[in-house]
Amino acid sequence: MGESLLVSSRFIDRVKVYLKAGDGGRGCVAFRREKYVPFGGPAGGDGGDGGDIIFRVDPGLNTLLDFKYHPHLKAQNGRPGEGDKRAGKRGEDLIVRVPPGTVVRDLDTGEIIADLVAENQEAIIAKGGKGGRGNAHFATSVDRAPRKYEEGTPGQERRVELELKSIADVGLVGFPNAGKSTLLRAISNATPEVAPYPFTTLTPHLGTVEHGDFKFVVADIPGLIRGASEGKGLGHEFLRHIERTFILLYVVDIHGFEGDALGDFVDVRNEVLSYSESMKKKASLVAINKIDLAEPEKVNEVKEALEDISGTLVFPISAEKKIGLGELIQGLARILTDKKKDF
Ligand SMILES: Nc1nc2c(ncn2[C@@H]2O[C@H](COP(=O)(O)OP(=O)(O)OP(=O)(O)O)[C@@H](O)[C@H]2O)c(=O)[nH]1
Ligand SMILES: [Mg+2]
Repeated sequence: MGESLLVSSRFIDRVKVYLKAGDGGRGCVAFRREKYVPFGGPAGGDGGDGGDIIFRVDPGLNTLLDFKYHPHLKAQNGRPGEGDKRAGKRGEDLIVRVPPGTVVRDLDTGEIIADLVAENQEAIIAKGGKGGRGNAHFATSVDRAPRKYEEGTPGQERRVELELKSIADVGLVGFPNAGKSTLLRAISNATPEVAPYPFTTLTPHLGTVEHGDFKFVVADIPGLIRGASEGKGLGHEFLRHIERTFILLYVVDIHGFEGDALGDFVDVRNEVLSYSESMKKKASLVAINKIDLAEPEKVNEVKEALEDISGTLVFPISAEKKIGLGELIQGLARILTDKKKDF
């Protein structure tokens, strides 16, 4: 993924977190106890290693709020070594769940330690200490009963800053074949596949749109069908990806998926809004696409009807012939700049 997951640098959520990985356990000084042998050979086991602090992406999360309340995280120490050359138990790792789009930066060096985006992606953020060696390691020909041992090394202590970056600013939603991917290609640097049949796009694509010195990220997801919010088709899996966008851009084919552009819009909007509460709070715009294939009267008629139903701005465009794209980009940029002021 890496490169393809361009993220916008705005609309962020930041939190400072203090980490302490587990210390290594100390090595043990012990001797074998055998009858008639006051000092058997050295038998002190090694200390266990300290636990690591590991961050793991959980797509079910979408905020860093938990860390505001629990800014101190600690992994378990390793146990000391024991007699009979028994090693101490390793400290347990602390697995910390973070939302996709979490960037982890070392506060002291400024270095980015991890950029966590993909489901179940993991990174060790603070490394546990090593267990010390027990005296069993230190016998020599001159010292058969050494009392020497090592302390464990301390677990890494680290101050980090977590930053949650929006995966995208704008999410494209619409029926299959409406021209979402064509639109993303036309306005951004992304090159998703385009084809004259439904379900061409199978995974989300992100593209950066440049509008003067203002940049924003648009996500193209697979087409939605009726019942998507209950898990039908591919849609449900991907609605998740637009939960964190600021704007929903409905893309409607002027001739409709099956001849009814207005019905398409209503159905897609129902699917999106019944997916989750957060969808209801988003700004939305509508693009009527493929106007190069319709008479101007028809375009006007559909535009007015969609304005009535949607209560928002409607932009007639042709993604393929690049008509009306400047106005659309401006409309998106205007909403995003307004949003930015609220942060
Ligand atoms: N004439 C015309 N054709 C278009 C326009 N936009 C897209 N198309 C065509 O419509 C078909 C579908 O376009 P896509 O961009 O793949 O549609 P999509 O919405 O991404 O489809 P899914 O990925 O299946 O959901 C392709 O054959 C495009 O060439 C347009 O503005 N005018
Ligand atoms: Mg597509």
